[in-house]
Amino acid sequence: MSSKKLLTRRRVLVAAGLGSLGGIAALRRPDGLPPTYGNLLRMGDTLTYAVHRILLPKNALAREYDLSDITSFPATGTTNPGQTVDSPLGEQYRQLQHGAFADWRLEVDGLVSSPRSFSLADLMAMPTRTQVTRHTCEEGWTAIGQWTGVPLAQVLQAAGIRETARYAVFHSFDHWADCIDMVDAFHPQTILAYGMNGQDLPIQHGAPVRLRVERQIGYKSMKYLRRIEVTDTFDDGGQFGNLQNGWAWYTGI
Ligand SMILES: Nc1nc2c(c(=O)[nH]1)N[C@H]1C(S)=C(S)[C@@H](COP(=O)(O)O)O[C@H]1N2
Ligand SMILES: [Mo]
Repeated sequence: MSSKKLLTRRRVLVAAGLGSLGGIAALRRPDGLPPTYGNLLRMGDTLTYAVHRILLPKNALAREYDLSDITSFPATGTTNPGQTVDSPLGEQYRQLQHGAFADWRLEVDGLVSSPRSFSLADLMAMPTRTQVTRHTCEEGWTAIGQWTGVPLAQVLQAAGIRETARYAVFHSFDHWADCIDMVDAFHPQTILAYGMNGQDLPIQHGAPVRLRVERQIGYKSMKYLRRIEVTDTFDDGGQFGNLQNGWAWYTGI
């Protein structure tokens, strides 16, 4: 390919990238619904996450580190729902943990054409992504760890996410509820992680599966997942939501 042709191609890619950037900027506005929204989602429906990476500007990715950068990693918040959550969900978690999570299922429902549940084996059989990233906690500490999991986009597409979808709402065994929008849901680094530093995800870090949302602050990366609900309306999670605890909904880093 001649360098002139290459340049033209690059210009097209840059234009596409800027287009997506415009969409992202609009999406961060708390008011109103951006017109680009549906288009971005349709893109996600038909393209693989690898293509997303090319279309989205490179700087939209959170920084990734080398294995040698991995640090010790404190566990915060809930560190074992089976011991501290005094509710049927806590009891359920205790039993699932007892059975090495063989009976654990991730429910995916709401605005999907085929609501279904995924076992750990189902998720592990899907395309994987491994990333070494820095976790930033609102309490003021950071830590670097390696995460392995399935891109959330893959799971949403496997359930047949509908074009009207706007949010993915996450529910955990310790009664957390929180959501992210479709830009973050389809971001290549947004994964459902079942591995940490080359091992199964430990209990204290959210076993069997936790969310990693690398472009936002730590509390968005929900541990102990049990259900993902796809919605077209924003829900702050009521008494279980982060907003009720005085935390911001969008905390980009
Ligand atoms: N379900 C659930 N998810 C959670 C939390 C929690 O208490 N429960 N704590 C959050 C906060 S404040 C941080 S900093 C990280 C901590 O993850 P770690 O325990 O693996 O360090 O998980 C986030 N996700
Ligand atoms: Mo945190």
